[in-house]
Amino acid sequence: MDKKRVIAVHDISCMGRCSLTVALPILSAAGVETSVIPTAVLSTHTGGFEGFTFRDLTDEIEPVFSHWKTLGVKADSIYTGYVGSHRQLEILSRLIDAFKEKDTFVLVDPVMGDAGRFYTSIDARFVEGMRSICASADMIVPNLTEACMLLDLPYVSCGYDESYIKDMLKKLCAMGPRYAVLSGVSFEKNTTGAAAYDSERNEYIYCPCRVVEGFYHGSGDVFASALLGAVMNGKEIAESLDIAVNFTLSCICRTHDLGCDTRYGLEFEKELGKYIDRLGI
Ligand code: PXL
Repeated sequence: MDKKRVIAVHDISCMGRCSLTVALPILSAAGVETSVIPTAVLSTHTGGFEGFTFRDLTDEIEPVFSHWKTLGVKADSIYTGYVGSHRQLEILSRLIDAFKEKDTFVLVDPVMGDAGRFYTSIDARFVEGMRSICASADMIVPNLTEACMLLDLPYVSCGYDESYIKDMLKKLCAMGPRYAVLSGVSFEKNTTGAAAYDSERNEYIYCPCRVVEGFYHGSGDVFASALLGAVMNGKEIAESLDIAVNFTLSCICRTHDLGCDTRYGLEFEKELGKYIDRLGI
């Protein structure tokens, strides 16, 4: 039986598709049972709406997963995203220790910022804590901004070359994970993409796609969730990357072509059919 279960630990931004409201539908579409632990409830995400509410759920996390432990629950994957506080990082570390077995795939999306800047409520001390969570991951999926934060490098938005990216990926893997996947990597004007490194096989992969004008909220969450869905379906990393990049691109294109307010997230729903077809399920 190849049924898979993921424990997804992210916030719920009630409006503005990102984090759990993206991870849950995409992983479900990938045929994966998704057990969720909300880290916080916000009226919207923190990127672009004034006056959002924020209810911290730190005190709920450990009771929830401790209950699951008493039920003998096993997880094929643990997937963490936006973390609402420094204390939550320590609790996440305990959650990973509690559920990680030999074949449990731990995916950490170190959500901290974009375009060279921290998201609201993230600071330098938080980065330190995020490094230790990344150390217990099998795969991490930072964007370029987050990778620079993790590696304590100045943010470079363009003008770098492939050896700079390969070096960065290797340093990210040296923090602990077998795989590092960097999104938003652009070596030429109209192309962007994701670059990955498998430290066990010493293998570098770059999956390019065209640039669509604009800034698209939640695209990192769509990408990471689609990537995990592919990995959970037994796809190799190169194919998983290709599936996730092209799914994200098609969601971005749809959002762009409809002229949507991009703060509300990607129009991913009507692209799920193609995603399922690519997974062959
Ligand atoms: O998409 C990343 C994300 C997740 N959760 C919250 C956010 C953001 C990015 O702004 O604010 C609450």
